[in-house]
Amino acid sequence: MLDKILIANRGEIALRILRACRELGIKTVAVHSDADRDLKHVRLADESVCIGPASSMDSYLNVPAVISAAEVTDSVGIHPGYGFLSENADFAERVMESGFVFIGPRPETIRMMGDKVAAIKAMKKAGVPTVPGSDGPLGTDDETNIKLARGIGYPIIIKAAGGGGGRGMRVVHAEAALLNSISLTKAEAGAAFNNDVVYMEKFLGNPRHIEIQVLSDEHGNAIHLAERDCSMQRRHQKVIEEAPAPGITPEMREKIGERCAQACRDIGYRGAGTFEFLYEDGEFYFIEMNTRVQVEHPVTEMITGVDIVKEQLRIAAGEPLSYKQSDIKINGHAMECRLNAEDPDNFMPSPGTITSYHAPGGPGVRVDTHIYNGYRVPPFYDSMIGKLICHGETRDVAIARMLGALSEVVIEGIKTNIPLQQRLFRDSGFQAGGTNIHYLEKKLEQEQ
Ligand code: MV4
Repeated sequence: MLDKILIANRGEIALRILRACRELGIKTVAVHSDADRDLKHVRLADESVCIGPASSMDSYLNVPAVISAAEVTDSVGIHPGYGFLSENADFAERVMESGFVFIGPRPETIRMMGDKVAAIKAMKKAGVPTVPGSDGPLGTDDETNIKLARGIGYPIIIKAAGGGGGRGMRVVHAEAALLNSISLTKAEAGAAFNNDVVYMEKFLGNPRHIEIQVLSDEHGNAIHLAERDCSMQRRHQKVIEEAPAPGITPEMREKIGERCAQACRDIGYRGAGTFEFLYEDGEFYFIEMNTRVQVEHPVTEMITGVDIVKEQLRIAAGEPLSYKQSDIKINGHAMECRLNAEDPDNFMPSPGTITSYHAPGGPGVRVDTHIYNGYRVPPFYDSMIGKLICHGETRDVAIARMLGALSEVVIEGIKTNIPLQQRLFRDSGFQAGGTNIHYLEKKLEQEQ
């Protein structure tokens, strides 16, 4: 096993990685910005290094600073967590060239998945169902593009190859707007991603966002850990995630899950990964792949019993997966509720000192957070301060436990989205299950 790893992240995920290392007997190095000296995982780590000022650009995104910290501490590997440098292929390459283990896929894989056109092409070739579309970059010939869109049928969506996560896309409802929309999306993509390649897909009007978790080792083994439903979102920020997804049968799960696992074997994928799908009228359509551990990984852990971060570390150490597909059984249902330091009425960030914190508890309740009494939420980073994860033998039990946990938790001194989360877990549409990606934004509009 790896002797010592550097955790190139902050907040709850840094603490989550530290706990996995502790279980595996791996020593830990925390790196932090000037604003993050008091983070919980910094206190718990075997060593810590300040890598720069508060601004992420100068600290958590500062590649030479992170690599130097690994060098001075004799770290063996680097875990990037999520966000920051986690899906930066150049970083992964620099980590390897400097002689460290990157805890994630090979740089070429990260680069391929960062290019959405290349990712879709590879996955389609591997037998993963994709959205009907251009199957490649759009060229400059107007007539060809008009014919392509007619063939797909309106509405269509133009997406930037360098985009993803909701950035760089434009819906086109009729031919009259097509050519202008292509030009605009191309220009914006060139400016935003330094890559003006765009592609076309059929626009799905009311899909759900369902994603498949995979694990793949360096010995040709790949398994799937079922799916998560992440449809409850606002402005591409997930608010609630759950596993399994309501209405997905064991047969559907086995079919799509095995397609994803086989795609991992085909491309020699290494590590944990997430296949993102749109799901509409009983069909899955691949849109993107994430090559990092995700915020919502705990719901999968709760229903499968697999520790995804420990598996990431084992895979990075060159060990085979601890599980075969037949070992994976779904047990009950899990919900994750993101807790954000924000005004529940207008979603504005609400940094400041937490004057009082009491964690919820009880059967099936998991709390992934770095906050404590007196912790100061800095204004420089993402507003997520933790996650409540509730498991139960059924979806209804998981929801009941979440409502209990939300009523128990006390966070004073800052505003949080707890009131919004309580409204959502009490919402009859959400309780029924299977709501689509537009549900939350529509509900918030109606509440206005
Ligand atoms: C789509 C789509 C409808 N049709 N693609 C947004 C984020 C990026 N990952 C892909 N996205 C979408 N792609 C086709 N062909 C609708 C979305 C979309 C969305 C997807 C997942 C979760 C939330 C979303 C919110 C708005 C739009």
